Amino acid sequence: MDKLESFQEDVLQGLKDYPKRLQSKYFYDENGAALFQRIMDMPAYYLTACELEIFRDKTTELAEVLHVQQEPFDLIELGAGDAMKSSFLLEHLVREQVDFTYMPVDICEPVLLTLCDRLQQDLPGLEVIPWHGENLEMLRKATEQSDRRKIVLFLGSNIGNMELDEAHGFCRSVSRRLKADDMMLIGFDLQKNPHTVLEAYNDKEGITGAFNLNLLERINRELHADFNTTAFQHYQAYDPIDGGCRSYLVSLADQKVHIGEECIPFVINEPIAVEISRKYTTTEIDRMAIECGFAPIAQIADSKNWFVDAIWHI
Ligand code: AVJ
Repeated sequence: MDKLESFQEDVLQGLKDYPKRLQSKYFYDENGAALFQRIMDMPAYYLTACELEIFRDKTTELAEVLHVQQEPFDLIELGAGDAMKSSFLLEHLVREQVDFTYMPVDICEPVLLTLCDRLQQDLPGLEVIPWHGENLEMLRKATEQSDRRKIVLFLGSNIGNMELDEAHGFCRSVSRRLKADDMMLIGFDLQKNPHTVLEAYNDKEGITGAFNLNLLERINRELHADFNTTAFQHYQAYDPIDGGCRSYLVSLADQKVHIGEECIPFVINEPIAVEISRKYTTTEIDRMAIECGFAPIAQIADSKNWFVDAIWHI
């Protein structure tokens, strides 16, 4: 099955289910990636600034905990995006003449190409092998390609976009691919004042709303659908008990949407569950490491204690 077919299958399966749902991994076509860049520029979206601070101010500590003197290794970054945060580490490693290869993985090809161009400009000494595709599939290819030690980065609270059981399954799959001395670094957004969390995903400018609605536009563009995007509204909710910050697209009318040959009915106020951005406690993070076959080594936090990069080994 090619990429377009599995996109179509996932969309139809999710919209025929009750309650209706769509997968947030499909946000990131070229438009979606550009909207996500705009989200990261919003002051209320604190996540990027927090993790950037960790990588900028605690670079040496990160390098030490990751045992970068144990050369050579492949540094695999899942969902690399623009790699702004990891660039601080890359720069440090190049300066220290560490023997390693940087392997960014991303599902958006234009994003990956832009990143490779920038790195060639900014860090000409860096060896880069890009992998275009899904995280776990590309990790499999990278681990099958060589026996070199692997350090896997999964930054930006991307893990937050998975339900708890999915996140466990994902970390389990990563740990099964890795061997002794390999490491994993995951960025987790922590539970904090619920207003702070909600405001990061509920901006009045409507950028997050446009980011969610772009998924319907993408379905229109790629799957020959006829969503009227003005008849859907973004709704965000945060539950401080389970740590789930969830986005929905709510139908503003009784309406029918056609996707190819299929017809999907909506009643007024019916929600489509779209994204979860889960917030963790530090205890949950260590527990997750152990349950998934890792041993937790360290959690490195920003100065506000809003975000941690957790480092695990096998
Ligand atoms: C892709 C995980 C960094 O969940 O915080 C931002 C995506 N969604 N605003 C997140 C997102 C709405 C984001 N990450």
